[in-house]
Amino acid sequence: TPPQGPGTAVITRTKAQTRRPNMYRVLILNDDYTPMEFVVLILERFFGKSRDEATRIMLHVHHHGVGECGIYTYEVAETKVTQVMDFARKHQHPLQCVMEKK
Ligand code: TYC
Repeated sequence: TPPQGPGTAVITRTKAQTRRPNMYRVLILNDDYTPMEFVVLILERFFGKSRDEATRIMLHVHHHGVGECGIYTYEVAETKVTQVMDFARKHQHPLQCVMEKK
């Protein structure tokens, strides 16, 4: 602020709000037992993937050990992980889903 006196004015400029939320990557891990079709179903149901994209991601995980399902804010990512882990457990598959800060 400039020194104030007769004939001076303070000009206030609000800073633009440029804060972005921390983002988290949701990953699925390969294992030897979860059926391929079940992984494709999860990617369609919980991550909004098309059948083709879900199949592509599943095969990537099958061959490379890990793959990305999507990138979300903390609470959304946490919800996805819980939904996948609950669904896999319910069907007695050992599929693992985790999140990591980007
Ligand atoms: N490797 C599993 C199989 O051969 C398929 C699979 C793919 C499992 C991706 C988990 O995240 C996974 N049946």
